[in-house]
Amino acid sequence: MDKQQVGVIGLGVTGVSCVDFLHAQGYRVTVFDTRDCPPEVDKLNGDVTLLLGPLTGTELAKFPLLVVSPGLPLSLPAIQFAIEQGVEVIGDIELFARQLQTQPYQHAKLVTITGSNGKSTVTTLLGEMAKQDNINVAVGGNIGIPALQLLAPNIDLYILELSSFQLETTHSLLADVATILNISEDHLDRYDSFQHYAQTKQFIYTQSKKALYNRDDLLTLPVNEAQPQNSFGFDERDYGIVKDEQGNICLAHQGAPFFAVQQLKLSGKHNWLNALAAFALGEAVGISKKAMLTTLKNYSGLRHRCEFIADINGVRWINDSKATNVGATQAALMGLSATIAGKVHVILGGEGKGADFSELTAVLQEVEGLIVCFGKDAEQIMAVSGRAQRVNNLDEAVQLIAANSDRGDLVILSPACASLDMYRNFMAEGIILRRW
Ligand code: UMA
Ligand code: ADP
Repeated sequence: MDKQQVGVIGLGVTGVSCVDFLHAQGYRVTVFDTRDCPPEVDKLNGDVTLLLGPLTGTELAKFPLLVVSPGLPLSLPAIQFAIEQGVEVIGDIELFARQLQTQPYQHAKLVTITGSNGKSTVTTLLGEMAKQDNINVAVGGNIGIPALQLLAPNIDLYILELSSFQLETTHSLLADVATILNISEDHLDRYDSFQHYAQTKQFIYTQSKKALYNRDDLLTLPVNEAQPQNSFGFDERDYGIVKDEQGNICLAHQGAPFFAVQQLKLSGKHNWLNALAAFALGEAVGISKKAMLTTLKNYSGLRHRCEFIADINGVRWINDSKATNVGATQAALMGLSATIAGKVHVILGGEGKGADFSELTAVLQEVEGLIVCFGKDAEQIMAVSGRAQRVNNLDEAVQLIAANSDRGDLVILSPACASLDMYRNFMAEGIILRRW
C-alpha cells in the first residue's frame, strides 16, 4: 500500500475532521467504524472507502498510518495487532500538533487544558478572556469542536481542552502552557488502574514549555521538577487565595489580591480555583489583566455545571448534570453547601463507569436533606450513603424532594455518574430537570 493511504478509525465528529483534513493534504482515506450506522456518516465528503463492522488486525495492518478516534481504546486487539506490525497509530490532536508547527500556523500560541473536572469551565473562561482582549482565538478539542477544524492562518491563540483519551495518542504538541486542573477517579472502565489514568494526564506537561499545576492535588504536579512551572491553590502562594484589608476573600498572585471572589458570577469554591487557573494561563500567554478581570466579573458559567435553574417557594434548584464522576459531585456539594441557610438535597445516579463510590461517603454524611438515587448504579451509591432513597427516574426524584423541602433549602442534581444508561447525554438529563 502506498504512503498516501491513511486509515481513520471512528466516524464521529473527530473522524470526520480527520477525513476532511487528510483529504486537503492529498491523502487517500479509508474509514473504519465498528457500528452499523456511525453518527456522522452523512457528513463524509469526497472519495472515501467506508468499512463498517468489527475491526480486523490484518486489514488495519495494511496502512502505514492509522488515526484513531478518542472513543476507541488502543487496547483493542485489532489496533494492537497493527501496532505490533509497525503501523504508526496517532489521534487527531497529533495531526493538529504537527500541522501547527508548519506555515502559516506556526506563529500562534497554544494553551492545553486537562483534568478530571473543570476543563470546560476553564477552557471557555480563558477563551472569553482572550476575546475580551481582542485576540483572534480558537477554542476546541474535547469540549466540542475537533481541533483540526480550528486551524486557520489568522488565529493567534489556540485553547484546547484535552481528554486523557486524546492524550494517549498525542506526542508532538508544543504548548506555551499546559495545565492538569485536578485528578480524581474517572473512566475506570477504560483504564486498568487509577495510576494508569493519572499517568496519561501527565503527557500534557511533557508537550509544553510551562506547567500550571494544582497545589491542593499532588497528582497534578509535573514529574519533571526542572520544567518551568506555576501553581494555583487555596493558600496564599503563587496564584492563590488571600483576604484583602477589608476582609474580603480574594484571588491573589504572590500574596497580592486582585479580585474579590464575591464579584464572581460562578458559584462554589471549586470555581475560585477555576478562575485562578484561567487567570494564570492567561498571564502565561500575555492576555491583558484588564481584559481578564472584566471577564471574571461577567462570566456566568456554562449550562449544566452548578447552574442555577429556579427558585421555587424559596427552594433553590441547581442543575449540575455535568458532574459525571465522584470528584465533581464532591466539589459541587462542598462548594455550594457553605453558601446556604437551609438543607441540601441531592439527586445522584446513572452509569458509574467502574468508579469507587466510597469516596462520596464523607461528603454525603454532611448532607442534611434527602439523598435520592436512580439509574443503573444507584444501589452502589446507596451502599456508601446508608440513608439514600431509591427512585425509578429523575421525575420521581424531583417529586419526592419537592414534597419534602423547605424555604432556604437547595436541591442539586449532581449525579457522580454518566447519564448514558437512561439519557442521550448529560445535557438531556439536565434539560429534564429544567422542565420542572
Ligand atoms: N465508537 C464505536 N465504534 C467506533 C468508533 C466509536 O463504538 O468505531 C463509540 C465510542 O466508543 C464512543 C462513541 O462512539 O462511545 C464516540 O466516540 P468517538 O471517538 O467517535 O467520539 P467523537 O464523536 O469523535 O467525539 C470525540 C470525543 N468523544 C470521546 O472521547 C468519547 C468528544 O468528547 C469530543 O468533544 C470530540 O471528540 C471532539 O474532540 C466527548 C466526551 O464524552 C464530549 N469526552 C470524554 C469526557 O469528557 O469525559 C473523554
Ligand atoms: P469537565 O469539562 O472537566 O467535565 P466542567 O467544567 O464541565 O468540567 O465541570 C463539570 C463538573 O465538575 C461541574 O458540574 C462541577 O460539578 C465539577 N467541577 C467544576 N470545576 C471543578 C473543579 N475545579 N474541581 C472539582 N470539580 C469541579
